[in-house]
Amino acid sequence: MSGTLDKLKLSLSRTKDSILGRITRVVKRRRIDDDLLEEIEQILIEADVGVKATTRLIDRIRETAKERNLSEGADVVTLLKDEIATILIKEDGQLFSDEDIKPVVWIITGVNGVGKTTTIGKLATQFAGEGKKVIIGACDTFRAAAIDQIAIWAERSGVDIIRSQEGADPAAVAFDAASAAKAREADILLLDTAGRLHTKSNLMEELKKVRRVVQKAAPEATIYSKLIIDGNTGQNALAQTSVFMEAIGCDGLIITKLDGTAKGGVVIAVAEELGVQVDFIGLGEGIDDLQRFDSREFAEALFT
Ligand SMILES: Nc1nc2c(ncn2[C@@H]2O[C@H](COP(=O)(O)OP(=O)(O)OP(=O)(O)O)[C@@H](O)[C@H]2O)c(=O)[nH]1
Ligand SMILES: [Mg+2]
Repeated sequence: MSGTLDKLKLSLSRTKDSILGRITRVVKRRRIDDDLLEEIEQILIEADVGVKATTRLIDRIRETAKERNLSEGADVVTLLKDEIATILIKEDGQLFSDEDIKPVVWIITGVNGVGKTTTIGKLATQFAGEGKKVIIGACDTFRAAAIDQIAIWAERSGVDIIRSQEGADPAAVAFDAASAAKAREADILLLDTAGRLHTKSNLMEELKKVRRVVQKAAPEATIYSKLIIDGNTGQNALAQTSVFMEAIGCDGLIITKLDGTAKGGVVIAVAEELGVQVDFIGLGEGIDDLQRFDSREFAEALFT
């Protein structure tokens, strides 16, 4: 077994217990009937699998049990695994496309404290390790000490940083960073932005401005908006994604803090309800605790 799968299994063990663990215990010595299906439904909802995916799972279990004449509660577990895999396993999206024009810019967004800055540190390390020339733009000029925090990550990952003073216009920093990335022929520019509530429209406008000035400074550059969501947020993550998508688009999600949480079922909800690819998952606070999302491995880690 690969080390990454081992680590994923360990990180997801509480989520696994909150879904299959609980269900396995509930179905013991039971028959498949409406009462049992209702209890399973409740467990799935509590595990943040989401209403839509839960309804689909319960409907499919009911239909398949009938078709195949299954009556033992324990059969439900097998059916559930198959159906969750069907929802979860997709052709995983690409991070970069052949049509990308450098510097590729990732605007990293998300609500407060989800792990944007930490994730940028991890991404910078991975990309630099692949031989890419990475630049970080410190566009969170709002939160006290945010610039120092991202500067430490830049140093750790050995990449350049473009920064200004606390209180400066984040769009001005984005402009300088994009100009520098272009002039220095960087492969990728990672822009750290301030945490913002998706319900605050002026803050969402500010993000649009960041995007516009990047386009101005580096007109050819390919720009991606990447949204960070916290794996502990549950169903609110879906609402956050919709709002950010509408404001500046969302070309990919990074779901953080899946280590230790029992709420990793949100990844199933995301797969069922949002047409957005998951690029990475965060599995800890360390520099190496970021994995490319692999839907097959994720399903395997949940089930075995
Ligand atoms: N366990 C765990 N902690 C994480 C992960 N990613 C980030 N964190 C922690 O979450 C906290 C917030 O991380 P930040 O990177 O500062 O989050 P942010 O989104 O930049 O926060 P703001 O800029 O204030 O909005 C820190 O304590 C991180 O160490 C993860 O994948 N797992
Ligand atoms: Mg931050």
